[in-house]
Amino acid sequence: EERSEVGLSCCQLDELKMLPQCDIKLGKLTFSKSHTVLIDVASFSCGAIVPQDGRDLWLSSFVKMPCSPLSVSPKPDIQFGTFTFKSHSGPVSRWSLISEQLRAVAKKKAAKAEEVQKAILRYNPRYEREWSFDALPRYVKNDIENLYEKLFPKIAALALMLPDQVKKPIPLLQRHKPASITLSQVQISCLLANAFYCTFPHRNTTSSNAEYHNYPFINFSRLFGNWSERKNQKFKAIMHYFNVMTNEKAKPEGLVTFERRWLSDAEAPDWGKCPNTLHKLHVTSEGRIESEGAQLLQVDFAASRVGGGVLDSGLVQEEILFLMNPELIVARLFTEKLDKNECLIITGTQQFSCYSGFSDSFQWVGPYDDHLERDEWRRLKRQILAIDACHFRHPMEQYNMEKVRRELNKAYCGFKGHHGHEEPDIATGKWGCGAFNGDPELKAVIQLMAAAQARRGLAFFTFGDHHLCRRLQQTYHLLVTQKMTVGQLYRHLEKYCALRNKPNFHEGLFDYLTKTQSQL
Ligand code: AR6
Repeated sequence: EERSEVGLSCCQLDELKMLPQCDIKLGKLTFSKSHTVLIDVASFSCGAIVPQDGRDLWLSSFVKMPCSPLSVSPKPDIQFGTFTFKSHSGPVSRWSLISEQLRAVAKKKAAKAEEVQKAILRYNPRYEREWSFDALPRYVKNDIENLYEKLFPKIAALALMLPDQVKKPIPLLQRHKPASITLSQVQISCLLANAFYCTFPHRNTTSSNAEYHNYPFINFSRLFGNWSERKNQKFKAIMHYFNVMTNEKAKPEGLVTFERRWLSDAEAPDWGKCPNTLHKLHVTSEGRIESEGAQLLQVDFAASRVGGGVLDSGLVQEEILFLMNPELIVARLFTEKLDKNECLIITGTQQFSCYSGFSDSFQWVGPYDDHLERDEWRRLKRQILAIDACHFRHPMEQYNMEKVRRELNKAYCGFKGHHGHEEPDIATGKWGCGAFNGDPELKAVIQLMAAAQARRGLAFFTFGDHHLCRRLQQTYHLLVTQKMTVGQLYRHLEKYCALRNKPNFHEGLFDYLTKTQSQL
């Protein structure tokens, strides 16, 4: 029991407000200028989930769809035995090339890794030399149940449903334009099946002049090359997801909302003047954000391009979250890189898998039965907040008030409620303190300040770090008993940062705050 005397100011987890206790009145599902709904809202009010009709748009503010009539490619060369006949005829519909390949895979009972590769390269001929597929046959070889070879055709069939499943154009969630997209879990699976087969046009290059250079990559090509045990485990999670979503009896019927939020400069608090005292805090070294904190707003320690390295080799908190809840991956299709005062909130994704370990020790453990309730819009009561901390190449960079304000505003942008008092409290931890080199003491104080300003409680999971757990309890106790306001804390941070930049000053923030307080 870590709740020693000094931890007395802290609360228990069950004293925090969880999603099921929030009485959020959603009202009827409707679309608006800033909320695109990809299913038919009239049918939805009668209980049915059917795709909304629409007309394809090939515009820079919408996702360019693989099945768009305006997606064309040069007619491929004709292979005839060992001969290749150069085709000189004009462009053909790219979807006709894609669907021809996918149909050939889909009609098989089982498809070999090589057949998947061949299909993908047939409509992505430019990447024949660039992409490696060495990992794919190795995944298949490791698959003792022979599930993958049977799944490849099913995923192809799912991808082929795109023109029926997603007819309304998907807007891009662009920089500084707060907007949301609601779609069904089936539509997401169909989009992800297309990502698996690398069908999204204009999404294969990330060079700085590429159309989508400011977006995460979505086609799965990088997952198929450079075999590693990490990728092997990732593949298990992804294939399990497709196994469920291609099973008529098991696939869920619900909706998911992706919402981009932006905190304008006018809304950014004047931190030095903020009169709020600290809100509730629960600190524990046991448990994880997404398990013990599942019913709170779960913080995703994100990259500015959401999902980070999930489709490549990255495998820390965000990537693991995306693998356990693969529907999150579709955010990469339409979410432009987050700017400093922006975040993405995802409501309703389902957890499909369980895992153990972290990074190199990560393992896919098996299926997860998600039993969360659904809200009025049939979204699972799970809310995930993607906020990207600063990546400090050198840890000293963070003791700088400009950076501190950046982190305060980023956290506040996500923590700020939209439904009055009917918001769950927040589950977080060492945000920005792993891959991004942040100082856990500074980041904890920053998150406490942002939560106080938003008047929401925090559950802080130190992920096995007993020392941080105890010291955070002590420091919080001190700050609460002194009735320290956010504004006062901000001024302490100013002094602390100035000192940290002096040579030979290495005191930690908690020690500094403790000493300063005892001198008052
Ligand atoms: N629950 C609570 N704490 C956790 C959990 C968990 N499930 N998982 C990890 N931690 P990190 P960052 C702790 O490095 O520094 C990704 O590539 C654990 O102590 O994932 O913000 C993103 O895409 C860990 O060391 O977050 C970004 O590019 C610490 O949280 C980048 O990493 C920080 O986790 C973000 O890096």
